Amino acid sequence: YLEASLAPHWQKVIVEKEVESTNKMLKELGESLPDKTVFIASKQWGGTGRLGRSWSSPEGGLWFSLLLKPVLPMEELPLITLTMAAALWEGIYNHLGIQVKIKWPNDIIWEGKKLAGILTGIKGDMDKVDYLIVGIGVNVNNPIPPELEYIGLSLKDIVKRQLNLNHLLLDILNCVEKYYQLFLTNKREGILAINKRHSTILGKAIEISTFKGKEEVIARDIGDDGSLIIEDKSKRIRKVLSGDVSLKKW
Ligand code: BT5
Repeated sequence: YLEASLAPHWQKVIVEKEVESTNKMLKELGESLPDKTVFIASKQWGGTGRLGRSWSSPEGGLWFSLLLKPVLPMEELPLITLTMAAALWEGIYNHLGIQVKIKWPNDIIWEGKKLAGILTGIKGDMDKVDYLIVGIGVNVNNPIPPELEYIGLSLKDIVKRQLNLNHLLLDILNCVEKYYQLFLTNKREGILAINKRHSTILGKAIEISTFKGKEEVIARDIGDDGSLIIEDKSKRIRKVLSGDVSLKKW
């Protein structure tokens, strides 16, 4: 059922019961798999976030990765994460009618807690990207481990019922297809508009940590390249390409 429904846009669909990480699987197998492969697992025992952080992935959540082989310069990478964030926003909206928030660059948020995360990785090097792997994790029917309850939330807790994972996945993947096409054809306005309109940080004081350290700034805008435009303490406007953001209370 799932494969047939995904067939028009997705070249190959792989479904596994349990793997270490769907991102890791695609990184290893990517060479021999076609562009637009979807890898889904019911459960991950070594799910990962950014910077080697771990991602809790018990049964009941939606854990999948996409293998994409576009021809693309490195600078375009940050925009891929925003493309997926827009798709997640709209997929969840189409499925449940709720308007979630997007926390640049890769979090989907509900009332301050994380519903979903995106992990974009590449195989190749700075000069030549061989392929992209985009991992998406959505808390759906799964429990959130007690130590993460203060930052994480599942969709079932918002709508107070169990959801059909396949139907939600189809809605999300339809939106991924839509926004990925906008990305490929350079129609960024649609992608950026969703990310700006539903941002949880724009106009607010945030703490941003990058490889250079932590800083308190104001999030001003999202650039055409997917960067975050910030205003720093000395009122200078700067561009940040990647980083971790947390909201600051005044
Ligand atoms: C992310 O990282 O948000 C990217 C998550 C991507 C997960 C998908 S699942 C399919 C694919 N296969 C993988 O192995 N990964 C991808 P980051 O922004 O670094 O956030 C990680 C942090 O979120 C952790 O350090 C925890 O604090 C928190 N966290 C862990 N598991 C969570 C969960 N299930 N829900 C909410 N927060 C969680």
